[in-house]
Amino acid sequence: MSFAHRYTGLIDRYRDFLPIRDDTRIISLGEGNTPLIRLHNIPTSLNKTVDIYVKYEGLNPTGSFKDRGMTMAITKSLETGNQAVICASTGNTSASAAAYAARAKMIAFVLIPDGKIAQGKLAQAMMHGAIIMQIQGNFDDGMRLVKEVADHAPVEIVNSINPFRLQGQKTAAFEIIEALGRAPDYHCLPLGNAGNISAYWMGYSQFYQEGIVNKRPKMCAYQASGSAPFLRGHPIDNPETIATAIRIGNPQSWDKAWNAQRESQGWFDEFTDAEILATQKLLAEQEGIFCEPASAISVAGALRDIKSGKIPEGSLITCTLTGHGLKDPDTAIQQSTGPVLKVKAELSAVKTAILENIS
Ligand code: AN7
Repeated sequence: MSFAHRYTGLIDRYRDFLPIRDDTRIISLGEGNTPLIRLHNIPTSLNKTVDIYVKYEGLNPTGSFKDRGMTMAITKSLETGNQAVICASTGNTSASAAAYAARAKMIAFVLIPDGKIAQGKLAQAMMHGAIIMQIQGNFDDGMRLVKEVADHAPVEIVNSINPFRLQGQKTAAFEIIEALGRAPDYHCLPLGNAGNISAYWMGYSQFYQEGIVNKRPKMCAYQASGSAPFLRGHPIDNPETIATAIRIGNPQSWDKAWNAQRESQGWFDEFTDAEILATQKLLAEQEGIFCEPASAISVAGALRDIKSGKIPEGSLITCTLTGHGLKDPDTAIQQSTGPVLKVKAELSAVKTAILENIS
């Protein structure tokens, strides 16, 4: 009997639920199968009986949830015979596209807003050999250009308007249902270009329609106040936020996201940059979980809505932590107040420093 078991990525795992042929060559880096971690210290301090789990998508191969969609998009693009893909990105999509294109020996063109993407993401796109165009504009400008140029050049778009992206991303909902043995009552996540909320709703709905679960969660999605078109009710021109991943004013999956909110009877809300950073730090300090700023907004939302009673006691809540904290070391270091002590390289100095910091 063989005890060997190698996880080979989400397309293999969820083949029956994905538009994939048996003989398709799969481009995978082992994405998916990310941990669903139960929060301990934060709920205890809330004094409310709630179960909060975080889906730690930062543990995907390139450090964000984008890999779920990208394994599908690149697999299907290669199958069609394409040589090159293109995306606009606030950073994570470009990192993921670059990596999966490298694996498929395809060319990735990425349009990123000049100076407005986190260093880790830029490093990834560069290392994987993407052809990087830093545009003097924001994500929305890049997205418009990508859609225009795809009509004039032999490149396939791998942004989430590519339908295979959402197919891959819906598997996160499958994994959550399998981990819990049920659907959560509330699912909280960040809202940017709105692909992910649409994908989760697809995934939850598919398992619901298959009769695997008998309910679906309310979808609760949160935006940064300076980049909150869903809260304003219309696209906005100059989105701003320190959470550069969700610095998006003209979301592409606008209708799908509203549909998920309406059908699930969930809601949208917004947070200031200061609140986002405070929650990022809270997760790191209280739970040992380091996510990027945009990701923390899901937990900020859950906590506020639990405190207000909008999410009632007894609820089971899942939050997607969309990207790893290491993506954006600059923001992390800038907001850290923690002590970095300057200590002489001597036993007595190190001992003194320890004793002064143990209460
Ligand atoms: C960490 O990489 O749009 O609402 O170009 O990187 O599905 O757009 C990133 C989005 C949340 C928002 N959290 O998800 C891109 C890009 C992180 C992200 C979102 C993004 P969507």
